Amino acid sequence: MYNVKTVHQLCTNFRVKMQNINIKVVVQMTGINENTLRAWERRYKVVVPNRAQDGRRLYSKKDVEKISLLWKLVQKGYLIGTLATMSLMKLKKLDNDKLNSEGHFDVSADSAELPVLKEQVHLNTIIESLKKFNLESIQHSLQKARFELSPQAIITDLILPLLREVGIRVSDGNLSISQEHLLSSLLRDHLGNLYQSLSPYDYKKKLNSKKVLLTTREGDLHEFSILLAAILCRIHGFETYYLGPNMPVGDLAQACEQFKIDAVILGLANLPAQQEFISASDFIGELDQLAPKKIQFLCGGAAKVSDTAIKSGRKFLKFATIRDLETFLSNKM
Ligand code: B12
Repeated sequence: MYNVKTVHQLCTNFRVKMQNINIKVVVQMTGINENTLRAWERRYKVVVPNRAQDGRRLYSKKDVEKISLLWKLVQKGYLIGTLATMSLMKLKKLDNDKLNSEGHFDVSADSAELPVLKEQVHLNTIIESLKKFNLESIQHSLQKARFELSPQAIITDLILPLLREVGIRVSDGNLSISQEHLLSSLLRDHLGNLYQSLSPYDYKKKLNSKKVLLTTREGDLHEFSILLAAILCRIHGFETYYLGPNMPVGDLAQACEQFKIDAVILGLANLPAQQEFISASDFIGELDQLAPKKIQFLCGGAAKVSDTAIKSGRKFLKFATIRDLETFLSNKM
């Protein structure tokens, strides 16, 4: 594998232009294998190469630099799921860090300056422990993370990459369904505790009058998105009504009225049709008919919602990421 600093030199050596480098050359320059690179692009969009007229991928020098760094860091023990969203600068910083004698990143030396390493260590430990069904070690890591990291960092830098990584490993057959369920159940408890510990009364000064209810549609058991969103709502001083997942639409509309809710946050996972109790569009459409008109709908998740689902003209926003929702919440909606 080549040093990133030498990418410029390599372009010269390989007699390629700094733009429009083809995939075979990228493979030679960085040492990555072609299938892995394609998978990373598909799953994580680590780079989005230009395309030649015949559809061939054409990489820029910057792409090659990023790929080279990612490949190097993955070989050092980092998980691609965590690295994928990092800037080039952050990747370079990580590249300069050292492994300790046990092959783990040394977080003690420079912990204040390198908080990102802590999340990485916890993430690696949790995945490794899950492989061995070592529940105690997972619990320990989660508890330690709670002391070391802010709730926001726990969400964005530990839990989200962890769930992504677990999902990929389950679909690749590297983790079993029982391991996925096991981890889900532990995470559910930890995040539930974290949510409860953020009592709105601790945030009295920040508390604004907006009331937010969180749930998923009937039949959808994916609750992490709304649990994470509920934690963020509390951090930003909203009064939260966390109903958990799997809500029938009629009862949800009733709860909105009863608690005088200002906004509903809905997680809309993309379920296979045969597993769906009701489609996301139908659910939103029915809720639109039943819920008081002043209530905003704030949604996220991979399920498609038809543009015509909302007929009342109410405010309906769909967020691509939890982080986007947080930005919205931090502006007090
Ligand atoms: C944990 C999990 C489960 C757990 C849920 C436990 C629980 N208490 O929540 C269990 C084991 C129960 C489960 C069951 C199933 N699951 Co599942 N599950 C997952 C997993 C690993 C994580 C999902 C998650 O919570 N992520 C956390 C959220 C926040 O992150 P995210 O999904 O990446 O969402 C991003 C954006 O979409 C957005 N976002 C998403 N939701 C929201 C909501 C809001 C409000 C906002 C603002 C943003 C937002 O923000 C995130 C980025 O910041 C994913 C795999 C994966 N890689 O995602 C599969 C996955 C979601 N499951 C899947 C499937 C198919 C199922 C099952 C049908 C499996 C089966 N054959 O039985 C069942 C369905 C059960 C049901 N009826 O709901 C598929 C969905 C496939 C698809 N069409 O996209 C996935 C993607 C796995 C896969 N690759 O096949 N699952």
